[in-house]
Amino acid sequence: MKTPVVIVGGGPAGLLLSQRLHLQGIASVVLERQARAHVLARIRAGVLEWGSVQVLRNSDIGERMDREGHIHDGTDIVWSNRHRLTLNTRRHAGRPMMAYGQTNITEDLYAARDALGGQVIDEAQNVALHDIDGASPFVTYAKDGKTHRIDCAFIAGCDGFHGVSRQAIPAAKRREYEKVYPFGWLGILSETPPLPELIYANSERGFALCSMRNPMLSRYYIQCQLETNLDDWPDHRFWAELKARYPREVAEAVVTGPSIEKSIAPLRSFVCEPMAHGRLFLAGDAAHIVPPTGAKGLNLAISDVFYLSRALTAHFKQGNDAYLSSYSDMALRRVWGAARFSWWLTGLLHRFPDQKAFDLRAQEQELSYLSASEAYMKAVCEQYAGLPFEG
Ligand code: FAS
Ligand code: PHB
Repeated sequence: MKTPVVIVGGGPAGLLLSQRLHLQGIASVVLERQARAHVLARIRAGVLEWGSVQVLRNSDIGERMDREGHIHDGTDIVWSNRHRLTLNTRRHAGRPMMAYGQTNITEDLYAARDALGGQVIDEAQNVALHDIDGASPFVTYAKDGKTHRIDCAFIAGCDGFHGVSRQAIPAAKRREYEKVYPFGWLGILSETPPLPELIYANSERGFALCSMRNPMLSRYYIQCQLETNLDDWPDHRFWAELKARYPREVAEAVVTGPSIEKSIAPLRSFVCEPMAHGRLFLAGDAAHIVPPTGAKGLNLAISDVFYLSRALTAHFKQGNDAYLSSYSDMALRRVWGAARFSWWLTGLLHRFPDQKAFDLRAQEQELSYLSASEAYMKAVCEQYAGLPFEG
């Protein structure tokens, strides 16, 4: 088989890249290790920057998002069990946010790929990248007991943190930056009405977040120990702990119910430089991981794909490789902006095992200053809303 672009990984990054190339008349093949049902069962991100909303709309997958998504101007932070501020991104950054789950986006992407006849090969095993330094790279994979080969002009590594693509860049050429946090997020989904807005909590018991998916589907998180066992967290214990981390008026507004999903996500900051090597280009979690505190993971995957689809289109349609040559540096400027912001917000809202009384008072002071300072609030909101894409 021969195709212009082989895309490794059928999560949001890979599927969106395939969709955007197809709309430009550029064929690709997506190789996904898991079955489609497995990919669609993942419960992950929930908040989109306005830039991401516009990319999804101009990728022809915005219709359901616009129908079911929840546009909101503000996201609140409560702290010391009594103070509350609003990150009003429409007021301070000129753009709202959209609550729309990654699971829905992945469903919409698969539906769009099917509608256009896109090639997504599921359950592709032992994917291996070959000759990425040359002009004729190719990818091999196993399926149905046979080994297959796809010759291509470019390979997009969209296979997430545990994929094979990043490892295909020679270790001597890779610079990896990592920070592992000493806690995780215990998250649940419940078929209950969410609070009207997202509310982060910095409480003496630890971080918490009240979020949403739709008018009858809510997403909640509490900071937990890394070695937490889900069996130790029956629903009643989760709800009691979540409520204990919010002021009374918020806790009393939370509608509880049986969880339909419960999972623990470890928190990590990771950036790989460069994001390109020869004919291989990385996008999404294959190149970087951010703690979910700033709701940046999925949004970075989307901005990487915006840059990479523009670069590949310029190559194939105008013979212009300027965007391909600048892809890694351009994508990394936005990645580092989001990685730093996510690291900073994680430090502001969580309890760390080695924190002393001074550290806690400094957290309170910073939240009070953010609440009082128009200038600081504007700086934080423009980062939470998502920095603009580069031309
Ligand atoms: P993905 O990991 O989504 O997709 C990569 C795909 O490649 C997967 O389908 C995988 O099966 C496939 N793959 C892997 N290895 C392969 C191989 N060798 N061959 C072929 N295919 C292979 N972000 C937020 O903004 N907010 C959140 O609350 C949030 N919560 C998260 C919770 C968890 C548990 C995790 C893991 C991530 C979370 N994220 C969150 C970040 C997440 O949303 C990612 O940013 C997003 O999935 C990135 O999409 P992709 O880059 O496509 O990577
Ligand atoms: C979510 O709804 O899953 C969500 C929202 C905001 C975050 C992280 C996760 O910062």
